[in-house]
Amino acid sequence: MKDRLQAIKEEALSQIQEAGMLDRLNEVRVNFLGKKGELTGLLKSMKNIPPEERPAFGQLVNETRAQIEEALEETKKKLEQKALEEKLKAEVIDVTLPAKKNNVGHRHPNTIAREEVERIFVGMGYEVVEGPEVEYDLYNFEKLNIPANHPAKDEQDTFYITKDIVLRTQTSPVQARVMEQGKLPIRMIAPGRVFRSDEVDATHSPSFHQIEGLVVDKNITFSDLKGTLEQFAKELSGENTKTKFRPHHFPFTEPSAEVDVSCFKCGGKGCRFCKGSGWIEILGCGMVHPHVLEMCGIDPEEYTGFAFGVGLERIALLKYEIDDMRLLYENDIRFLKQF
Ligand code: 2U9
Repeated sequence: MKDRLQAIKEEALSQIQEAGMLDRLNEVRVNFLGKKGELTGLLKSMKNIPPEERPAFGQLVNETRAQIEEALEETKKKLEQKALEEKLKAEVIDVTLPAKKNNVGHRHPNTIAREEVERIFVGMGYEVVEGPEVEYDLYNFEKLNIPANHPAKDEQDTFYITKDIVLRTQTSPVQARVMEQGKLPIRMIAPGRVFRSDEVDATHSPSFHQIEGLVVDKNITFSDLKGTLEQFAKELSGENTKTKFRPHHFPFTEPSAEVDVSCFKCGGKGCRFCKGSGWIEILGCGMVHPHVLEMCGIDPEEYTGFAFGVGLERIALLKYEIDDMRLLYENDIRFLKQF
């Protein structure tokens, strides 16, 4: 029996040494130490040796088992280390290889135009304020001096949610809300999306964007309005840009004007771009109507203000010489990539 035990031990140690892989090592363990393994089989046949020799033989079997287990454990560690090294070698990263090209997105021309206008007014000390796109008739029309019978309120021009709630047709309700808060003076711009029930064509869309501005303080005059918008035009289109204020009518401002800038393509000589006139219309403006100030809780005897509005799409189309507004909404990557 002792010889048999010695033979099993030598065979086990030799197979462990030659295992080479973790799977094979496990097989060796099962073959020698498992329930049906060789060493277990030897223990079962102890009944064949005299009872007085059994304890000593039992101890010898246990020592052999311990030696085999130790060899198994040691080899397992070595094989695991080897497997890890091979894995790391296979996964090695070459940091000198050129990086994969990432497709970085582009800012939309509307976003570029909005950020440009915001940059100019923030530079003059204006605050950027946003407000709801779904508005009460009260803020969108009433407080802006647009009475119930005004054509702008026609269902053909405005999207009604209910009788009293509309999709805002201008960003002016944002200013009305700021005025109502009563913190003066006000120097703000309100960029945002607006909605009008228009058919889609090259110059119209049922949803477009505006930036409106408002200044309210003591002693604000039309000169402040003119100086501000002249400066804006110069920063937007170049230092040599001239401005022309043409009288106009808006219900919320009095007096009101539309503002043309000298054509940045031909410098005012007249070209295809400005349709030969030398001028391009870019915004509307005026002194805030005293009635509007009053309805928004500001005393028109003490305070005056000016307001203006620009269409963002108009700025984007002019800046990039795009002749069809629909291109801005089609989300064609080939178009958007150009900006
Ligand atoms: C308050 C008082 C006055 C905002 C103004 C305009 C003139 C204007 C148009 C430009 C092109 C709209 O996008 S567009 O079609 N806007 O001409 N907007 S004054 O006046 C206000 C606003 C709020 C409380």
